[in-house]
Amino acid sequence: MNLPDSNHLQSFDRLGFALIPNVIGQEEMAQLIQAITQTNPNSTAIRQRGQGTYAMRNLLETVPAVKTLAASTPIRLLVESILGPTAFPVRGLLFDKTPEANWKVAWHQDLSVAVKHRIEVAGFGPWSIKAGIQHVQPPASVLEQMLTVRLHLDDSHEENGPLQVLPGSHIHGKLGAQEIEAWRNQTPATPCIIGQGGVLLMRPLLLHASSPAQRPGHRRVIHLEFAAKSLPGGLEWLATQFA
Ligand SMILES: O=C(O)CCC(=O)C(=O)O
Repeated sequence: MNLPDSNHLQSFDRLGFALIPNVIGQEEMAQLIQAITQTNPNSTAIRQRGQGTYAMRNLLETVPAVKTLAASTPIRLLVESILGPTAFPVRGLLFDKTPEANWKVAWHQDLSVAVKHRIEVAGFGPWSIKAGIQHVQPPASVLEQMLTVRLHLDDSHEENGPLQVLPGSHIHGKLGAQEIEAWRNQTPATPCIIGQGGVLLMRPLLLHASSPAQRPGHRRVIHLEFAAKSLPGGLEWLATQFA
């Protein structure tokens, strides 16, 4: 793995994302895929469309191998290079595209975080419940200090609906519909093309989207979010413990 150096970090700050190839080796990848595949499909954390599982929530809680991954040396090195040594994982998701679940997602920022309990705190809201877990939209200042690590369980290429990003769109706070439209018109989208075992680092406020795959097959991504600071007013991140 090529660890991000100061040039990488400067471009990460400016662009809001970085692609790091070959972070996790083949053997560990095979074990992770097995752990994901064996996860009980009756779990409420899993979303299905027809016969296809296309998303799993609460991955840090439901798949021990994912919790171990979040604490593994290669992931810690990447996370600490951006958030520092106090960083901890706060949410884990899986996204997949299959012939049965060949979905798309419109341009958006990731605005919600998972918390243990609902406590009204100024600047936090609206609230929602996803797979039984309390979620809330924190102020942009909280999201700006978070990092998303997306580990690719399959090669991500032009034809399997890769994530696309609008570079530089992460430093303007939460964007309204018109601002998102303006970004789309001004800024060419960058597809995040990377091989199995590679990582996309991104800020949650970076505008991102993806299209259905042209050649549907698995396109699995483990999506881990990290923070480095506690929340105000008694609010608690859902997951704050290392594996
Ligand atoms: O994996 C994708 O294509 C989209 C994921 C997504 O919507 C997200 O990360 O918020």
